[in-house]
Amino acid sequence: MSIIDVNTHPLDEYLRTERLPHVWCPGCGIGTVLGAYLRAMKNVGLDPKKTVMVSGIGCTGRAAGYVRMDSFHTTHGRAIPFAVGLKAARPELNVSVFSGDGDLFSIGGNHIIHAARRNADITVIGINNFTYGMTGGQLAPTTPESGITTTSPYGNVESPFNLAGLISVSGASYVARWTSLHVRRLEKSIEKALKKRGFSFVEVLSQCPTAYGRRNRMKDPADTLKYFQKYAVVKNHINPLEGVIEPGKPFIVGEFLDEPEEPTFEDKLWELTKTEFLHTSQAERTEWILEHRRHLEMLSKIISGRGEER
Ligand SMILES: Cc1ncc(C[n+]2csc(CCOP(=O)(O)OP(=O)(O)O)c2C)c(N)n1
Ligand code: SF4
Ligand SMILES: [Mg+2]
Repeated sequence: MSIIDVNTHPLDEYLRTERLPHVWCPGCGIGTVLGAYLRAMKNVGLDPKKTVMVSGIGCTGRAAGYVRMDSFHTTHGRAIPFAVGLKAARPELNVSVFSGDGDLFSIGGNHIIHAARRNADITVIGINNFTYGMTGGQLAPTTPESGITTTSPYGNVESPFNLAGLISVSGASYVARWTSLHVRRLEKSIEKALKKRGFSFVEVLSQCPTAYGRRNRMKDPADTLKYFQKYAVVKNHINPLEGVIEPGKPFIVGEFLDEPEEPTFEDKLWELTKTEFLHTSQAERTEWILEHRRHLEMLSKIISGRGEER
């Protein structure tokens, strides 16, 4: 008879267990998605010492605080530029962003489309719970038409973004959409996204019973999962524009895009730097580096208020 140790969990080595219990509500889908991400990371064999998770602000963004690796809980909407800068400076690291629909597509909307256009080599997991969960359930750019939120008490009159479709047409290398119900397929897609060189985006539709579900006849977390079970249709490599989500209608989940490898943003940057260095002498290269270091020092003094007035 095998004995099960109830005091440990197979993902403990990837979690800062000392920070538990977590902040998420009972029945929230974020933990399910984080579990899929960590299992995918384990399956792919990513070294936690060479992997970084970046998040923005929101319930989803709290994930970065629970993973046992270098992680950065950045300001609202700024996870993507932070991650792109990190990857450009330290290309040997595996850089993932784990954040919410509001953070990535509302305040951070410009950043994500341009990071996809540049094919920055980062993996983005975007949890779409149709609302701003953390701040009490306001209208998000993903709220379905007619959705009731604290800022649309009579129903939403705006068309939501089709997130996976938007990123597919922006220039990404890998795009998929699943739900918190499709756990195995989600895990496999995250594995592919982590292995892909170039911009990868996995959208995960997920339940927020507290801020969105209870205002939209899905008070019980299982109500949203039943909704996903009823309306999700698995289709791969569709025209991304077919990926719209309308309430009470079937919607598509699956792999939207899996492009052949193209040079990434970092490849192009390093190529450019290399070319510049090829035409210079060792002394000029040293001067170039010192000059950049001087600029950075001056900048950090100005930011920390110690700079000379100009
Ligand atoms: C600059 C700025 N604006 C607004 C906020 C308030 N704020 C915190 S989290 C959040 C929305 C988070 O929504 P989402 O990214 O969808 O995450 P969720 O909580 O739904 O997981 C907002 C508007 C903030 N922290 N900073
Ligand atoms: S408010 Fe919503 S998204 Fe935030 S933890 Fe609760 S259920 Fe999850
Ligand atoms: Mg949200």
